[in-house]
Amino acid sequence: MAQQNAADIGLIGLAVMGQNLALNAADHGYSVAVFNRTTSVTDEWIEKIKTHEPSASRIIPTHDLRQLVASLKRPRKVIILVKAGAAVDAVVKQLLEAGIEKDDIVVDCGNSLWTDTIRREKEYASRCKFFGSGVSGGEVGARFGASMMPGGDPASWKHLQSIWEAVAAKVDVKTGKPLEDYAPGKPVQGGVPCTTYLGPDGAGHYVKMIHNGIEYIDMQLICEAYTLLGNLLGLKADELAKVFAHWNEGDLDSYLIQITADILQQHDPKHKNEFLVDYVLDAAGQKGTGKWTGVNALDMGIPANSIAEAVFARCLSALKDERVQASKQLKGPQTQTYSGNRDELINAVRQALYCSKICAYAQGFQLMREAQNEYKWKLNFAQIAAIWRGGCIIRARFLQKITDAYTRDSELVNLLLDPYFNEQISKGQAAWRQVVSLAAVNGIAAPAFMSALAYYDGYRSARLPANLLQAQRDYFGAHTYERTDEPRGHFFHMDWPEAGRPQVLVTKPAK
Ligand code: 2AM
Repeated sequence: MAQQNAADIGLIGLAVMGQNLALNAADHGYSVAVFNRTTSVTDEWIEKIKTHEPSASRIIPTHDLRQLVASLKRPRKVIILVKAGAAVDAVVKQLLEAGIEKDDIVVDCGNSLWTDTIRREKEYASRCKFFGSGVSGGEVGARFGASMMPGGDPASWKHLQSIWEAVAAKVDVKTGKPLEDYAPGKPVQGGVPCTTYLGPDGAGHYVKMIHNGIEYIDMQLICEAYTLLGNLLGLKADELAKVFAHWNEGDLDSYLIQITADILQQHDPKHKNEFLVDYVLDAAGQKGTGKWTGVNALDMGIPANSIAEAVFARCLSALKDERVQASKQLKGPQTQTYSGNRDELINAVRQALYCSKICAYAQGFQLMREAQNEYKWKLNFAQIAAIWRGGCIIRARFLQKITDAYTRDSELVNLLLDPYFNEQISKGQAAWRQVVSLAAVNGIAAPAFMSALAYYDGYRSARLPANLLQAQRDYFGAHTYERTDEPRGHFFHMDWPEAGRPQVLVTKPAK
């Protein structure tokens, strides 16, 4: 039986993330009262961890929410880790019925849509402090240190901060590299925690969504490098594994490149002399956070085209049966094995990947810049990049460069304009263009490499063909145009059907 007012934290939802986060907190000395809707899940898990988890004694199982609420110290702090959407509201309402009070803090650590978090904070304000926190890092991150992205009432953050800093991943103070020497019951000591207060209401969940959008494009870029090298050089999975392992020693050093190298060298359990990756069906799934990022980019009118492209690439892959049919009817060029130097092409693809990655992150940070205006947040971009250095799926050496860029200039308009990133693209762009050309000439789909290049070339163009576009809009819809030789804000319309096509000044900005 749970003791009254004794537990430090409550945690609801014992799927894998919930179980691991509870053990993580317990490893740091917190007592955690847990609850799951299906109570057998709780009992079986408690039975399982009893024997081999050193901190199991600090996990307190409860079988109803009243019991859970009564067991907590005040102000009560309850983490919810249930399926995003209606389940979150259902659980909050049950918690309110079970005795949660006005000063108690209910933290949604799921992958919730940030606008839901904004709405929930308001909706429950008179009855509890509803708080949102993104968590990235998958099972291992939740267990041994995740990137934690909290947003909500700043006074509530004061009560959560030490817990969040404890369960967060840690990076080395000097190098920014993740400290990953951990084991059950033996969390990493010292280091900088990968968490920081991001802002009010939905800021945490928004930043988490952008993290996931970037994760989509990071993964897609790696997949395109894999397919280009595989097709143009005829490299087998184990040879590609070596390429990625080598890349992981340089600027591309990251969790995703590291796991790619590991995946590629994995033999298939059924066909011992072949590779697992060659038997994995090429139809991608998705859970929605990448899509939300794309939708948000469209809603705000921000060109995050590569992030959206990565979502569409998954959608296209999912049309497996249709593609198989189409492959029999739609012709393209025969892929030619690359006749030049193998190592030079590998290096060119590496540079194309790095340049595209810079553009993708530029888009993600541009989205956050716009969102902070829309939602009146004050996001600290140097810190956001810093808390992604460890724990989360996109953790990478590269993020230190982003922290450095925003430390040099917190008002930086676009990452591409930072001297370091500008120089990297200057160095890599000839190779990037070569790789994109090879993809086009050989009929290899490389949508992320291509859209990132189009973003770069569009962003650096003082003049785009939107002059013609505005004239077209004016022609069929009288949508007006501004002129290059008149002040901005003066809108003209040409009466296209009229003989002589007179031009009139339609509106001027108010003085
Ligand atoms: P369950 O084990 O009872 O299904 C991930 O789905 C987690 O969210 C699981 O712990 C699941 O509990 C929980 N969950 C999903 N929907 C829920 C709901 N409406 N109320 C409470 N918990 C829910």
